Amino acid sequence: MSAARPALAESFHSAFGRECAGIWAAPGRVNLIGEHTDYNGGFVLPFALPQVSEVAVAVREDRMVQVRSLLNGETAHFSLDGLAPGVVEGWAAYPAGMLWSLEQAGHRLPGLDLLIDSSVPIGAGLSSSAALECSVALAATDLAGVELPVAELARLAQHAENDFVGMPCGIMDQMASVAAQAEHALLLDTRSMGTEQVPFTLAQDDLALLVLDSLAEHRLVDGEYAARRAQCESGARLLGVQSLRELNDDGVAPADLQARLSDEVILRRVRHVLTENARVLAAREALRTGAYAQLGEILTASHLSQRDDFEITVAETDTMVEALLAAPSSESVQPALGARQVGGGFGGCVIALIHADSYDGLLAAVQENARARGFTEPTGFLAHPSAGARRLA
Ligand code: GAF
Repeated sequence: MSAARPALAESFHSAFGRECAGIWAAPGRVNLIGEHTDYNGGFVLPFALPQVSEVAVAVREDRMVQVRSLLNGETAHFSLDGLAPGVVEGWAAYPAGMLWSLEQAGHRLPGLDLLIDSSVPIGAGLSSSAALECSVALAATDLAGVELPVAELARLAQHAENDFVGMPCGIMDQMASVAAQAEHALLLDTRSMGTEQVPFTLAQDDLALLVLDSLAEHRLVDGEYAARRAQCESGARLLGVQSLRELNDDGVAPADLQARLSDEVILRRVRHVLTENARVLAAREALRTGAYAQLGEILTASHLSQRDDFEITVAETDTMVEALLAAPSSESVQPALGARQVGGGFGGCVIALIHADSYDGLLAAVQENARARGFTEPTGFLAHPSAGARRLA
């Protein structure tokens, strides 16, 4: 047991005056590549972080739920009867929405006392909300004796976020949280929900995956996310396809789009999705064959497509990518092989494929560059592909 778990069990005892029945965890994720493809029937390639949302839980005799967060010290109370969108708001909407979604799907749950903690950075594009939903989903189903396939658990977590919280996300984050495996990235076809575990072990090649949090304040994130989704749906309608993924199946070339879409903005949005889907498959191939220089180029191409076609990057993340790629080579530092902004966009984190021994030098270069431009200094860590959601105790 890690030091955190007995501590969470003890905190549960202090908060609720009794023992918890168990502790469950679900990770945040880094998306190696495949941005804004998941709600277009496309491909994504995320992996799970070691950082997790943890929840200690005990069953109650009634249908009440008390959920306490160690992150802000707040407790929310509600009844499973009469739970509906709008009844619980703020951070507690995520656990409440998850329980609502399970009950909506016909799984009757007991009342619960829950104590939540999380090491997933919040608002950094590392999927702290899916981690919270999935840890609660796993705990509630375990305690109710309900067995669900991981894809169904992920679908119900997405339903909670779409229809209870009101965020029109795709399925990537929830699937990464429940289905990821250590030392692997998860190739997910979001149309068929087929998965493939792709070995992802950079260390044996002296490489590493650096995650840098820009700490840039998110701007209009939810509204802009929904707007991008609506533009993709308009593009699909104009092109007469069910989802933009069909363009990849039909072998449509990016250059062919010009003649078929007169709206310049829609054209660029569609082009991003089309080329990003192709990049995900190329990235999988590069991982399989150990073609890391090529993988780096694919990551950088994804950033440029997000910047120029999908328009979801910000000055802070653009300048971080530039600094990573342009860092002057020295004995202790080599420039990154590739870099890109990750997640929904408008700030959050940048990832970079780097030579492992360049970590300190690249972090310093990015921080100095940010300082020079008057931006907040990014923080960084090396990401190790880790296990998906599980019971800890
Ligand atoms: C957010 C969403 F939640 C995901 O579903 C996905 O669309 C991602 O943004 C962009 O790739 O994390």
